[in-house]
Amino acid sequence: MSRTNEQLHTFSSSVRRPLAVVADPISASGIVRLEEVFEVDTTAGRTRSDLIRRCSNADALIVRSATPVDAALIGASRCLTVIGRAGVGLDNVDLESARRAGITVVNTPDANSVSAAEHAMALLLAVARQIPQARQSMQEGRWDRAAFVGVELSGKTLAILGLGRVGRLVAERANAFGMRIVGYDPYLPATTAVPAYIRRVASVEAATSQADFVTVHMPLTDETRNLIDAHAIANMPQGVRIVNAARGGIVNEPALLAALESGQSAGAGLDVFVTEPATDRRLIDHPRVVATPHIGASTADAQNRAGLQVADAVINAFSDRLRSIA
Ligand code: 9EZ
Repeated sequence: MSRTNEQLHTFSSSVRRPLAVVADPISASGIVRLEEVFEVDTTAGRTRSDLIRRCSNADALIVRSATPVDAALIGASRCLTVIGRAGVGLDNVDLESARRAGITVVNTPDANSVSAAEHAMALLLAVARQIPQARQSMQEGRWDRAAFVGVELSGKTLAILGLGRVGRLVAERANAFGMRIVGYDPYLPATTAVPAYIRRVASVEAATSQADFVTVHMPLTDETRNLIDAHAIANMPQGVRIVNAARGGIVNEPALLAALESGQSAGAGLDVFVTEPATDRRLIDHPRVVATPHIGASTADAQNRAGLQVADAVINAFSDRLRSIA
């Protein structure tokens, strides 16, 4: 047993077992891991008042994306030292309130990366060959081979905007498909080595001006909102195919719709939307759009990994806090 667990065990048995409230479903493997250290309450979160009551004496709180961890919940939690979010981003956690309360916030930034990259590849292929549209036409009784003449990925240029973990996994996979890859990321230092099959360029425009396909892989920030707008799409070659499996709003929805209508864009693959659940039907119903309901991270593998990683991160953060008060 690790030194950390011995310390925690001593603490738990001599005083009380610390309490972890798990407010959203995480993998069973993650619960088992948490139970090595905590008494785990997985029954909370059915109602807001019940959650607040159960969190009042919790040492750790674990959520996915469903539970808003806001100022009221944090304020009512008198023992909380760690908040764990199973997944990427912390959109549902009030970080400022957590900081003021001295709570450590952890997440699992790389648990979903392979699933996200594979979903981007799935959308690239689905858009290139119109697989969902062809499937629908067959289900409606047709055998319309002429309507579904696609394009190959091999030999085509893929612009990857954002060369973080997911962008680089997409590059690796697209390279295996024989694509020519142009990458842009202003946050990746120029001195950071990337594989030779990625040709790094210095602007969005330089990456997309020759692109047959464009895929975005970055967080949504004030800078990346509407990164792909009417101007950016107008600077792409006619017939460009665009994939967004990252965050809704990086690709401007009215601009994409207009580009699809005009033929400037030959197709789009979208897993994310400005408003989710998506309400605006115009993109979803467009014949050249392949839309999925934000399922990029929705694999058994990614969910298992996120559950295990959030448990590990919470245990590590909690043991650090114990050490700091010892
Ligand atoms: C912005 C980005 C990538 C990017 C990457 C990251 C916050 N952020 N923004 C514009 N990590 C490509 C184009």
